[in-house]
Amino acid sequence: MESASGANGATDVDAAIERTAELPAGLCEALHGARNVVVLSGAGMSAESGVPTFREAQTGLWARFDPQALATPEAFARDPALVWRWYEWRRDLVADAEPHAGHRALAELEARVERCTVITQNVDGLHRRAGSREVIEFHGNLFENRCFVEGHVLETLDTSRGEPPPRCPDCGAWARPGVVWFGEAIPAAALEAADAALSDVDLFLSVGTSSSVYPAAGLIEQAARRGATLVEINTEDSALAGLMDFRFTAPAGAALPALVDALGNGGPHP
Ligand code: BJW
Repeated sequence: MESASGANGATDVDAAIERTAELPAGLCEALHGARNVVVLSGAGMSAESGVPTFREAQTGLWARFDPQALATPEAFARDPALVWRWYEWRRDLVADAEPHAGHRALAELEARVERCTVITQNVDGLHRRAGSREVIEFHGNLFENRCFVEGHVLETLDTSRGEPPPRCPDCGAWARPGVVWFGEAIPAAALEAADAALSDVDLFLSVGTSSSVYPAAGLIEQAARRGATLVEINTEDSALAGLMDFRFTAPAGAALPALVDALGNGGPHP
C-alpha cells in the first residue's frame, strides 16, 4: 500500500489536502488515467451532514439501538409501529440534513471522467441531492415505502388514519420503509447495475464505510480482483484497509474535494 507519508502508514492528510500537488505520484496517475471510476460510499460519507453512522462507538446508531429489534423483517413483523416510528425519526433527521463539499465533489467528478458511478449503502438520498446522477442505492431509500407482503413501491400512502404504519392500498398489508434490512436480498437491479459498473472499473474509491456488511463490502473485493486502483477515505481504517493501494485517514468532506481538485479543470479525460 502506498501513502502520502510513506509505506503502509496512514496518509499525511493535512499535507495531502492542503497541497493536492503533493498527492502520491501513483495516485495522481491513477486519477488522471481513470476512465471508469466507481465510488462505494457508506454512513461516514453523510456524517459531516449530521446523519449518524451505525457502528462508531458512542455516536453510531447501533451503539444506542438494537439492530435485531429495528432493522430486520422479523422485528417489523413483531412490532411494526415501533419500527415505523424509528424510521420516521430517521426520516426527520435526514430531511434536515444537507449534502456537504464531499458529496458535491463526487457530483463534479461525474463531469470530469468518462464514467463515474456512485454505489451508496446510504439510504438518505444526499448524493442525488448534491447532483450525482449515476447513483445505485444498494440498501434502498429511506423515503420510499413498500408493501411488506408484495414488496412493490407504494407511491402514495394515506398516513392520516389510525396507528402507524399505514396500509398498502392494494392488499391491506403494512407499508414498510424501502430499505434493505439484515437478512434481506439486495434489489436485483442494484446488484446488476453494480456488477456492470465494476466490470471495467479502473479506479475504486471506498468512502466512509466500515466495509463490514456484505454483499456491499464484497464489491471492494470484486474491484480488487478486477485490478482497479483502490483508494480508501475514512477517519479510521476499515475492515478491508489492507486491500487498499492508497488510504486517506481523513473526513470525506475534506479529502474528496482535494482528490477531485487534483484532476484539474480540464473536463472529461480524452
Ligand atoms: C468517516 C467519517 C467521515 C465516520 N469521513 N469516514 C458474509 C459474511 C458475514 C455476514 C454476512 C455475509 N453475507 C451476508 C451476511 C449477513 C449480513 C451482514 O453482512 N452482516 C454483517 C454485519 C456481519 N448481510 C445481510 O443481511 C445483507 N443481506 C443478505 O446478505 O441477504 C442474503 C439473501 C440473499 C437472497 C435472499 C435473501 C437474503 C443485507 C444487509 C443490509 C444492511 N442494512 C443496513 C440498514 C439499512 C437500513 C437503515 O438505514 O436502517 O445498512 S445495516 C447498516 O450497515 C446500513 C449500512 O448501509 C450498512 C453498512 O454500514 P456502513 O455504511 O459501513 O456504516 P458504519 O457505521 O459501519 O461505518 C461508518 C464508517 O465511516 C466507519 O468506518 C467510520 O470510521 C467512517 N467515518 N465519519 C469518512 N466524516
